[in-house]
Amino acid sequence: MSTYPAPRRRRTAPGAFLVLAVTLALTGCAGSPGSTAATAGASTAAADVTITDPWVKAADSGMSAAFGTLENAGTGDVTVMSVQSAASAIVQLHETVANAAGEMVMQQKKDGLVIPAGGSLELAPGGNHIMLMGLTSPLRAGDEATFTLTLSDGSTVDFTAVAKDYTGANETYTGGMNMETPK
Ligand SMILES: [Cu+2]
Repeated sequence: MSTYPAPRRRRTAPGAFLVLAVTLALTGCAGSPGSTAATAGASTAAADVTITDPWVKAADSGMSAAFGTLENAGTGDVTVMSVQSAASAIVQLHETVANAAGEMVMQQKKDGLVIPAGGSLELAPGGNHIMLMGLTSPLRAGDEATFTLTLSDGSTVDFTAVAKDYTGANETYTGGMNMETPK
């Protein structure tokens, strides 16, 4: 009788499902500010926004403010989110409101200032303004200061304001931020 070796049934490893448990550490991809990608094909908010008669209050040091009329030719509201200028260590968007005692005080508008669609937003003494806290050098009448507005879609508008002597716009600041020692 022939004896065949008993068929050895090799057991192939079943399936070998290699489940790769890949733990993806979610690296903070919350989008870095200032790198907002422009929407392809769409015009930016900046294309619709202009400023007329920009000026800045002349001052030797400390605080000043910039004014002008912002216009929005677009069909959607545009919010000015922030302002930058080499003329001042801190630049903020301010509004002027009456406090509980009835005094006019100014405070930061942290959510920005809205320029309505097809309309305008006036920046004027006693009202909304661009606040400069910590002038980097004296602003004398006739000097120019350049500003960059950052709009809600991340686009920017540059403008140059001429310094004028002006005795108003001395509202008390009650923003709650330390403005004594701007860095
Ligand atoms: Cu102010």
